[in-house]
Amino acid sequence: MLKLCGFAASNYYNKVKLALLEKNVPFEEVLAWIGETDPAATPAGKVPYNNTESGPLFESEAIAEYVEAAYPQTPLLPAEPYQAAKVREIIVFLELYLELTARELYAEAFFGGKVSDGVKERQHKLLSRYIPAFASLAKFSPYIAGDRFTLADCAAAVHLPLVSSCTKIIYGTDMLAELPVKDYLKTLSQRESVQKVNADRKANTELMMSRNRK
Ligand SMILES: N[C@@H](CCC(=O)N[C@@H](CS)C(=O)NCC(=O)O)C(=O)O
Repeated sequence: MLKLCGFAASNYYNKVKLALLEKNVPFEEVLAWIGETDPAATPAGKVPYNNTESGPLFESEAIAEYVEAAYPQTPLLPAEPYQAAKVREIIVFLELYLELTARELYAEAFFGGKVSDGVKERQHKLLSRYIPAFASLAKFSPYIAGDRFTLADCAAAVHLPLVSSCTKIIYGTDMLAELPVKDYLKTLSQRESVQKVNADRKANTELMMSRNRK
């Protein structure tokens, strides 16, 4: 059986978990904290990684695309190539320009660390440029790429809340506030898959915090 390795507080782990749950693919979760990962499967020590029937795989997008191709049931990408590329466009943009830019702030926003004023200023400038661009790509009608739940929702469901909350904590303003993110997340939270991912995330985040306090 496919093994999803990592920990449920991770947004990238949860992106893959959502896709697996939505597609009803049987999988086993294997807990691997940072520093306890298998170097043969994930050479930079990042999570998630998977042990598939064919071998190990890392990078959440490579895993999600593998799952999509290997398990055609409940497609999460449109069959039409251009429409599929539009879904991927949202995922790439969201991860490279919103999530990775906001990630520089997580140490202070979520983990009791400190981020320099210079970094805060730089990331604010970048987010101020990228968020309006994202707003022009995202549909919210009601899903992020249109009228169907896709892999882009698996990404948006886990990344957007982090971008919102870390900008609110660091800058005092939720930089996504002008987008209909709250309504969108509320719509998604009616799905069983999203409810499970969120419940597991909360439990695992508490466990991670208690480990960090030791
Ligand atoms: N591009 C990677 C990002 C994965 C990632 O950054 N995961 C975080 C946890 S949310 C991690 O492993 N951080 C530890 C590190 O970067 O060393 C993916 O899509 O899988």
